[in-house]
Amino acid sequence: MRFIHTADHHLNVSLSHASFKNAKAHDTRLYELKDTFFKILRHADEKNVDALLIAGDLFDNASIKIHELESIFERLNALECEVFLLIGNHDVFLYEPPYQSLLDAKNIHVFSKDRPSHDLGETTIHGINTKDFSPEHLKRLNESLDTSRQNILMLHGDILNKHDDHHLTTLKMLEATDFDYIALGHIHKPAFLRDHIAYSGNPEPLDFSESDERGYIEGTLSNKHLSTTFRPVQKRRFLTHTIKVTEEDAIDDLREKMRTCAKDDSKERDFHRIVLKGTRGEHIDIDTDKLTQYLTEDFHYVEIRDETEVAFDYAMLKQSYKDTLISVLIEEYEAMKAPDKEDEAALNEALRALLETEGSQ
Ligand SMILES: [Mn+2]
Repeated sequence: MRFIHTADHHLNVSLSHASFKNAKAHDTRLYELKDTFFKILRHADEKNVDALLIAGDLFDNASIKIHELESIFERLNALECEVFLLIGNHDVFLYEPPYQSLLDAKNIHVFSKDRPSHDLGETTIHGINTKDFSPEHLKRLNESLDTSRQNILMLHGDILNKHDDHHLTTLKMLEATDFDYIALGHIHKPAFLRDHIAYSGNPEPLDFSESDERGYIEGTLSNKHLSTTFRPVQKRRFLTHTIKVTEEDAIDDLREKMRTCAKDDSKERDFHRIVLKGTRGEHIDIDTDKLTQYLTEDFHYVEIRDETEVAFDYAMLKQSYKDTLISVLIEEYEAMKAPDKEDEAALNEALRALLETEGSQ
């Protein structure tokens, strides 16, 4: 049996990152989240999979319009394959009565305490919604397995960090069960925790903290033998570039470094953040608004973070802070035989700290 495992689409999420601060950019990105979801549905048909496993958080919150939900469920219902829909911590509103009729569609299967399992050929697909999860429930389900069949389990929650609000159980506990594949949702970064236990991740990233490649997991389970492949599917990535600035860099050098920090096709497609680090010359004025304006022509989205620090004029500082720790430190540094970059950085860090206290007095 062939399957696609996906999760965490958060289709109607409210995006908070600055890259979506205007309504148009925000709406466009939400369309993109949906388009990528629809692309996965198309792949399910093209690849003739038997099951589409959606491991929770397909929707972000109850603000989604009912007609919008209806059109999404119509698409699910039109698929050639069977759909197994787990309810995560975000789309828990699907339990409410107005949504029940949507879940009743003939090829869409949901899970409940009374009905945790569905048979599909030689495979049984089990699921425990986030709200219903308890270790005892999982234990009972595992004990009831017919191990002559292939068994897939769907869960939505954290199994790595016990401080997560939606921590379910441990990886060790999952490993001790008899499921042939465990399709997880909740963690947005795709991860195979074991060959047969995986988070598919969200297929379209939401901000710069989600920089890894995004996609879904395609798998085959036959005679209890599992094979899986991660399929990248995202439209755009969030990429962060760190540019090292030195005192020798003129503003035109920096402009050039920023403009060429990524390949042309990525510049046109992805979200880019450029972080400037290091020491800039005294006379260099980094106007991030102006530079962003300049780069915007080449980039789909770009933002600049200036984390540079200005180089110190030691002679001037010695003059102004005569007979203080500041001048003593500079003199000690100048008396060194062969100071290296690290010595200089240490001095500058100390000076910065001292000047900050000076300023606050
Ligand atoms: Mn979640």
